[in-house]
Amino acid sequence: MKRVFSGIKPTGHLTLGNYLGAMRRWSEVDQHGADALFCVVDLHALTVDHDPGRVRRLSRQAATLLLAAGLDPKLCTLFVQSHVDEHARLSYLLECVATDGEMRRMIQYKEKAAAERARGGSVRLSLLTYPVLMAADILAYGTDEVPVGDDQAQHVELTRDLAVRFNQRYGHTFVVPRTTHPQVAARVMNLQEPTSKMGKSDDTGPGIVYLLDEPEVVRKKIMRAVTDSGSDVVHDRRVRPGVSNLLEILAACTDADPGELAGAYATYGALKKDTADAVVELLGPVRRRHQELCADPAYVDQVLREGAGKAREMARPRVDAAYRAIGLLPAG
Ligand code: AQP
Repeated sequence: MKRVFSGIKPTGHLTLGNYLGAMRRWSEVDQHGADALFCVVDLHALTVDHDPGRVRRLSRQAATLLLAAGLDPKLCTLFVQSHVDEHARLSYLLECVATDGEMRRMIQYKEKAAAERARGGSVRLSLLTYPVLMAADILAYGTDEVPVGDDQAQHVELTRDLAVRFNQRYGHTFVVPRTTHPQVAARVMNLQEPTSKMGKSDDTGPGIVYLLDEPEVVRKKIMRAVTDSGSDVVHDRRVRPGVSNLLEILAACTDADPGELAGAYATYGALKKDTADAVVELLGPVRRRHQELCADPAYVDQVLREGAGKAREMARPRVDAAYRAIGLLPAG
């Protein structure tokens, strides 16, 4: 059975982008057809200015939301990255096969470092090395497939390069993974700035639909989405980014084709209303289940504890093998 691994970073409240680009498929497809691991990658949340209490709260919230979105601990392994030491152990070895040039070429690094500098802050070294830790997350488990949104494609490509390089230099140790993206909504855009990705740590609140937004808030945000000049409804991201984004969100929610949907609308208003209705309907069960799970924190703790135990058992043999292969003396 193929192995699937993916993760989510507790840097903010989870968004519609996270849901449509990744989480929904994890629960509807991946956990059923694969030996699947899903991880709250909390170490990655420390790569930018962070508040320790907030990271802890968001980690718990992310795990709870993943369960609310349908991840079933009987079908998959759900855990928190920092509970499994093998990720950090392997990351250092992979730093010894990665180059600083590769790291500096990463688009997310360039964007986040520029934003940090623009705020007058300094850039953490971990922001530069974060893709190596992500590679360790993936490679520790012999992962075949990494289901992610579009924005993570470059990092998975780097992971493949590191796996191939390590295998060539030190003997076959890692499976070389491939990435998978959803067909629609692989990159949900910000409703107020439709040429930028909807990112959970952005500051543009009205442009971001959070999974835990009240239905009325969701409606308001979508009805106020920036649309394009012109009034015909066309699916063309380059010329009509705002309308195309709404079409893709609606298509993802209703399992339709965005190009075909475009033909069904004469006005932006009708498109916005249907998109708002579809998103509210899609997120309703997730919000309700999240509320129920919040009343049972011991259950969430238990899932994460058992998940970490299983993940550790899966990762350790491969990470130990990598330590031996690279030339480190085994502990007696
Ligand atoms: N806007 C998006 N559209 C489609 N997929 C998205 N993902 C994120 N944003 C969108 C996918 O969600 C998964 C988890 O993402 P992550 O938490 O690891 O971090 P990210 O990719 O950096 O997402 P954010 O929300 O933009 O976080 P910040 O603002 O902290 O950088 C991934 O599969 C991702 O592709």
